[in-house]
Amino acid sequence: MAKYRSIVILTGAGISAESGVPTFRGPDGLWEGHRVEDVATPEAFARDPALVQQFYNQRRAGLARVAPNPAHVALARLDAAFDGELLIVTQNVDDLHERGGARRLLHMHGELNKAWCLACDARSGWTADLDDDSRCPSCGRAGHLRPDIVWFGEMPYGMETIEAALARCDLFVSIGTSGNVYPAAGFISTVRYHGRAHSLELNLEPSGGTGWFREARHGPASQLVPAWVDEVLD
Ligand code: BV8
Repeated sequence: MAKYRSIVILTGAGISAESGVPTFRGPDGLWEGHRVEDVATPEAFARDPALVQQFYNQRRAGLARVAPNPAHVALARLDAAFDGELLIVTQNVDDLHERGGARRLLHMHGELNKAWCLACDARSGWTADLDDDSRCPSCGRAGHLRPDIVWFGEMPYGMETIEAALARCDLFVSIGTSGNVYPAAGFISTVRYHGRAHSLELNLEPSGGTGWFREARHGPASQLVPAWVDEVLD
């Protein structure tokens, strides 16, 4: 592998699949369990807050039953050893990258383990269930906390940081994402627009955008990602 100075990695649900976290479009996909319009939009939350809170309470509680897999651990090894610029942008709302040891990490779609107070706008760590009685750790008011998750129709977090990193990088790697949801699915186009970076897709099967990548390897992340990290660090 050529020497790289600046790497951006995008991860999706596929990197957590082997940890037992359901993906969105697989046979056991979460969206299968619920229509996305029913649970992952501000309108759904306004219409039926209890259903939406329950959907996220179930997933937040599920984090205690899963653990990072070799793909998460390999990215943390890269993070610790790579002396160039690195940004891991994850679409995932689970905490497996952090628990695997990653540090240079950005959750563009928010996190299950955070709550957002609509009364005082504070974001707080939150690992318990959220409901109408939940009290904001900052302002103390109850009944104003929502999951700190970016829903459809809402602006993802960190877009300026991400766009700047995509413009500077000389390697863009997409891991475990189907390339269905924007703006994340458009990152490869941004990288190609700047015309400098090598691009690599590591996915179980070809994604919707696989043709945009200069290189693609298909198989389970727990095998592909550690092997790729070895190549970069050698
Ligand atoms: C915005 C948090 C504007 C919630 C999520 C029409 C056309 C284009 C775009 C749109 C459109 N209509 C609407 C839009 C915009 C919309 C969008 O893209 N919709 C899609 C459905 C068409 N996007 C938005 O609304 C975004 N916001 O546009 O804001 C704006 C502008 C100004 C001001 C304000 C607002 C916000 C989108 C964020 C939504 N929130 N997550 C939650 O988690 O509950 S999205 C959620 O779904 C995930 O975060 C992720 O992004 C996406 C799921 O995708 P993947 O991660 O790729 O998962 P998936 O299951 O699809 O695929 C898994 C892959 O892994 C597969 O390829 C599989 O092969 C692979 N795999 C499986 N196992 C393994 C594996 N790979 C390796 N190893 C394995 N073992």
